[in-house]
Amino acid sequence: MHRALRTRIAILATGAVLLPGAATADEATFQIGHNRVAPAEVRIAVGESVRFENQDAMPGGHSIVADDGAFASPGLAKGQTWEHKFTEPGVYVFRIKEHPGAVGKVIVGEPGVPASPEQ
Ligand SMILES: [Cu+2]
Repeated sequence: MHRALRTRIAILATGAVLLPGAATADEATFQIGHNRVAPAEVRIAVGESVRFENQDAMPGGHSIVADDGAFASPGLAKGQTWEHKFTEPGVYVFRIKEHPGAVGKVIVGEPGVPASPEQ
């Protein structure tokens, strides 16, 4: 009986973590600047948004561009933020257009886990 109760609590705790919107905004924010992106990657659920926060002044601003062309931001002034909502699972690599060596990654959903069982 005690074991069953513990199991149920564990399931409830896991469910809470997976609730949409449970992830804090901080966890889905990239800080960008001169030749830097931090953190290197974030994981979100399908349908969640990621925020990009530019911390450095740059003529024309800093722009986010996805390697596969899935999204692109306008030039962001210092202190300006831009958000993008991800509606498709996958791994999205992006870089700062003005500093192509500064790369980040957004992992949406659970890549590697098939959405439906494979035949
Ligand atoms: Cu710069």
